[in-house]
Amino acid sequence: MGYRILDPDDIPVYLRERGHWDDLDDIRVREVSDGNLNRVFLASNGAGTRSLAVKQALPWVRVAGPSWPLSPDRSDAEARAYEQIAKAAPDKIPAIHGYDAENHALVMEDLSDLTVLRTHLNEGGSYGPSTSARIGELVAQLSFTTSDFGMPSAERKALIAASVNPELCKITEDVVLSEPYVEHEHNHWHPGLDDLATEFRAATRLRTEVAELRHVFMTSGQALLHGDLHTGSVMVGRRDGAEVVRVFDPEFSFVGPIGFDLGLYWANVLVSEARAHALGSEGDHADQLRLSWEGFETEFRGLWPTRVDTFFDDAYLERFLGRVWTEAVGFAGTEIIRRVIGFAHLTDLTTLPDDLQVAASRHALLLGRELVVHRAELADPESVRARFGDLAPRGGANHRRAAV
Ligand code: SR1
Ligand code: MG
Repeated sequence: MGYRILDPDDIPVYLRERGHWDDLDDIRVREVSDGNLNRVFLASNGAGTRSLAVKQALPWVRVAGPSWPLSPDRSDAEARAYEQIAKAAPDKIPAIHGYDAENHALVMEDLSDLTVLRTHLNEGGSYGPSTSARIGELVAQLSFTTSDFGMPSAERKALIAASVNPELCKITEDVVLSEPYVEHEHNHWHPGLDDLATEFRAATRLRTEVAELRHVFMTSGQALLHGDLHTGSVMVGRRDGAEVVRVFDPEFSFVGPIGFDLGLYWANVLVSEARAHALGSEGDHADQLRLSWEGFETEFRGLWPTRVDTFFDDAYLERFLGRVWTEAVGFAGTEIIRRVIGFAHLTDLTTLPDDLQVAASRHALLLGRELVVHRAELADPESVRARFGDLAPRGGANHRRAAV
């Protein structure tokens, strides 16, 4: 592979060589790798006044090891995506201090004063007042500015060419948009879901609808996406008394359908809500899909008058937003399903006690199927909300459990 795979002990010298750190006597390093693919290190000085994060792509999937090789060139896609997001929504990503293409390593702001949104929610935390609106805004800002509405035609063609990300797109085409519906070694699930897993693989309508969404994912180059916008790609917290939301890990970025980014976020907030429902602690979960859609829609509509091609008229905007909404609902369904019976499950569910895990997972799976199959009928956030309620275990799983 011919590049330097970094270990914690290498980081001080590496940071000095790259011009990010002078004093090798005053640097401590810890590894905080958490995602499925890469390694992440945090370096800080003894006084805690200076810190940096180093993220390196390995030549394989980190959680699988060398048996699942993956080109480390995905770091190029991530660096490119950060460049674009920095232009469109600089306040919503970490500061990037440098990219070392040769060693597939990014040096960036240490966000460890913040918490991963999924972790925060799993621990019973609430959403911040602006968390979901900020996510919707980010999707609008990135997607508008990299669409044919925000970018001249020739410049956009160059962006499309530069942003192809075949290996990571193929992972999504496989693990999200096909494997859960066929027999595949990646798939696994709780034995309490055997009946639904079998049913989903045999469901011809479901499969055809997923095929359509898969084809949209493969062919619809609307705008540059984050590409993996789940709640594990969002950090939240407070700085100087103000709410802070930061999105990271855009290595799956490519030019694709805008609804995919929204749908991934929605799937993950809905699964988090299914967990909260099972535990009998819904809090503010129910508002999040609506708040992110409203954040997206308001921002996109606000940018519309600045479009570079006015042949796209206001009536077309309505049609376009309708399409983004419907596709987002469908993609949300596919993301929910894969997170329960496919590859890469969610701690939202897997950390629940067994009986609640089964109840919440069944709730999520049934909702996922509804979102895919009936996406065209689910016209607004309230309709999705109603389906969530219709499919919820009666009286809440936790209540049933207490009654036994
Ligand atoms: C093999 S990668 C599995 C998943 O991890 C990433 O975070 C993406 O969500 C991908 O689908
Ligand atoms: Mg990731």
